[in-house]
Amino acid sequence: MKEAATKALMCFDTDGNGLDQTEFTEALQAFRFNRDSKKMRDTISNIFAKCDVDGNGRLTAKELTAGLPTSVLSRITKKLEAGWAFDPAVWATPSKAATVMGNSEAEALS
Ligand SMILES: [Ca+2]
Repeated sequence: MKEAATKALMCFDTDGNGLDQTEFTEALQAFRFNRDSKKMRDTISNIFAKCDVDGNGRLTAKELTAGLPTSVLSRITKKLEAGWAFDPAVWATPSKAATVMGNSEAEALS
């Protein structure tokens, strides 16, 4: 089930270069980890730092698989077993997509 949980988290890597901390936070929010408290944000930061073993600010599937705490894994696994599925319409981030797509699109149109 580790692979399934990792795969679900990697769905949030919307720009395809590894999960950065914003995407990681969004991913965990989708699994209802965030109660919008400072403590929870600190926890997410700590997990991120722990997983990011090469310290490049992005998590690969491999880093996630190796570094995710069991408590997080089991929570995600339970959600997946209950039918949670990644829905781009809900979880995609238009603002980020616009940042990534903006320049090339503008060039294509001009
Ligand atoms: Ca990394």
